[in-house]
Amino acid sequence: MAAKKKTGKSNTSAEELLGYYRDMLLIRRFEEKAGQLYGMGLIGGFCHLYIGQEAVITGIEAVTEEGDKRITSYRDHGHMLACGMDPKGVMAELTGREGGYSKGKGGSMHMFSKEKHFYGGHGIVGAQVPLGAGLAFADKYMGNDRVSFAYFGDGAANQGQVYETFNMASLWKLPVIFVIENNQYAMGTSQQRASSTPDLYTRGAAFGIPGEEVDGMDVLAVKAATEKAVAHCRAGEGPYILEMTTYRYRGHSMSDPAKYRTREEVQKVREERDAIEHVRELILAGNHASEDDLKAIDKEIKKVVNEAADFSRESPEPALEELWTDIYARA
Ligand SMILES: Cc1ncc(C[n+]2csc(CCOP(=O)(O)OP(=O)(O)O)c2C)c(N)n1
Ligand SMILES: [Mg+2]
Repeated sequence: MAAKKKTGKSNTSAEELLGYYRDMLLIRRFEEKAGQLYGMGLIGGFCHLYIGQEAVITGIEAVTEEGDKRITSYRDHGHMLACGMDPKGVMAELTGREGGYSKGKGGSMHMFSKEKHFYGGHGIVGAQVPLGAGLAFADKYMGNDRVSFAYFGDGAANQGQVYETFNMASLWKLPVIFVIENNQYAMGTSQQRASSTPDLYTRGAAFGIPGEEVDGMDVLAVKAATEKAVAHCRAGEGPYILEMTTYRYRGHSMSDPAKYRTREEVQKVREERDAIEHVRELILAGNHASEDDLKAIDKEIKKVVNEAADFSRESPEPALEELWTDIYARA
């Protein structure tokens, strides 16, 4: 990872910086609450938290426009919140309740929103990559200038289907941005142990797909790189790869023995590279807000998250008859 960021003044407006602060904090507090509910036995199955990686989705969503599409893996709650899905509906899906996005039948890894163009939530590693190219194919076929974002991890980046997708996407000049969220680990396997070449952003070279490595802990760097990639796609130039260098603070899922890295390693990133702390420092250094203003935002976000948690506990479990619905799509 790059060296410690220097905090200085930024030309970014107060409004924009405060927006990023708010958006990233919502994801973090939501995920912390989800972790608590899991610990209380209110969330079953698997639950993969996004804590640490917030700048990636926040910087990208700052660039997207209405109609752009997104699809990701099982580490998906941050992506849903960032594209505007309702925290109540997301949390209630985690607790398996009727008020959830999949009526409580999908859980953490299987949520969708047609309205927000969020296409899941996929538990099979890498499955969302060809599907993401398919979304882009549909837009190209319809002749609009929408862009699709297909997110996947450093582990998924070594899968065969990713390269078959790269080939077709480049051949057909599909407007898809492949976002590799390189959080350094695939479950307990570090990237150094699993990848023959560490520079994942170069993996499209054989197919003529340009790529760029981005500091995924810096929301402003993420936004700038995304603007470039989006312009490339909307101009009809075909796919683009963004490798976001990032880090997850929590375990792979809620059941992770965490024997593959030291506490000190995690602590060091938290202290030196934290994305939310970085924006907070930029806000304070630029006199865009006071400590008290930031505390007020914190309070506001906690309220939203607590309301989502209350809703997720009060919403009833789905009725038994729901077992027989949503199995086949209506023609
Ligand atoms: C096809 C397939 N193989 C293996 C698994 C088990 N598995 C779940 S997540 C994961 C690691 C993926 O790591 P990465 O792509 O880096 O994403 P991250 O979890 O770090 O976000 C594995 C091996 C799976 N779900 N699907
Ligand atoms: Mg990973």
